[in-house]
Amino acid sequence: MKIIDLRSDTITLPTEAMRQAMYEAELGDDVYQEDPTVNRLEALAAQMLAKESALFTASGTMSNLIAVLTHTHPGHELILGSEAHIFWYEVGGVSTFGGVVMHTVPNDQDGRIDPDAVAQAIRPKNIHHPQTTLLCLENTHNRCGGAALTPEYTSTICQLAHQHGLRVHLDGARIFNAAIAHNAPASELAKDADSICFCLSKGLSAPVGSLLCSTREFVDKARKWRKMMGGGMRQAGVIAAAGIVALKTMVNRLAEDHATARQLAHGLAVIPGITINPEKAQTNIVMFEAPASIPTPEFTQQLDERGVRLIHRSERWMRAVTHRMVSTADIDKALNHIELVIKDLG
Ligand code: TLP
Repeated sequence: MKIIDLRSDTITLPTEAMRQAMYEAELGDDVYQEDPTVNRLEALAAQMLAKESALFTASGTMSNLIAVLTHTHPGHELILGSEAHIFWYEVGGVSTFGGVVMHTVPNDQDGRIDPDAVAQAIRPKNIHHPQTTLLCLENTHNRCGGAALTPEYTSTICQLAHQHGLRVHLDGARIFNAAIAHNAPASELAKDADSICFCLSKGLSAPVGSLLCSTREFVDKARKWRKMMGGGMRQAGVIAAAGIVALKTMVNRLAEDHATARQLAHGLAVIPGITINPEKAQTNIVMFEAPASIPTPEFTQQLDERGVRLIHRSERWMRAVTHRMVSTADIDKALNHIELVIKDLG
């Protein structure tokens, strides 16, 4: 039985071209910045995001943590959306390692935070308050169903932050999905952020890694934080080689994942008992509400037994993510199984 794994795009395996590039990669010691393949990947990432420099890290979580530590000092406060990945899924690392307070303001369904709410959240100078120094954005927005922030919104909110003396970090784990959704270069979506990170190991299908991009000065400081975290990876060119293939050949095909996500969302919309607004499936993440009568853990377990994997985010909300390893035929099969499970359990 073929497993149709819609839990995440992180499950994608490297392509043959990536494996070949990994085998042939020219290597050196990256702590001395002597790995030519890592150097090429970092230069390519910086060029694609139109930033001066980039740093190769082990994961999106590590990039976000390094970015926050580089932008702040212990006792500072950062503002971020109430649904932000940094807030929900990164083990509170910025507070544990950086001593930084997380101040959430509500995200709307489209992954945005209201500029007025951000302005309100910035602490006035007062001996009792932590100092607000950073705003973190997320594009595409994971918990907001893969919503893609527009270049206009990003510019407006970054300008506001800058006017108040804040810096802006953009968690762009899936920034190329946002770029495809808006038919804009990723650099346009990142241009007003002081730093941006993106992941190679999601829809782009590389096995490992993330890139943190910013000014040369910022990246030099970030490199030191990476070393402190044990993230100096020596002959990392073995994995960077796959990342180069990902950036050169896998970006445009993300549009196929958006098409399968739309197919899934529209298919779910006609299954009795499911609540979804299919128009919200903007990129490769589909969020939907299970029937009230079926607890989501049971729903996912029954689907799992039928070879369809997805995750439940709460008692009602389910998430499915499309990627290179699920075809349009797989989506049809998954929809069929979902309908049957609802009939069985409903
Ligand atoms: N997200 C994962 C899980 O952690 C939930 C997923 O399956 O979607 N920022 C965003 C917006 C992310 O979605 C993720 C991963 C990360 C950062 C962290 O990346 P990694 O997994 O490389 O540490």
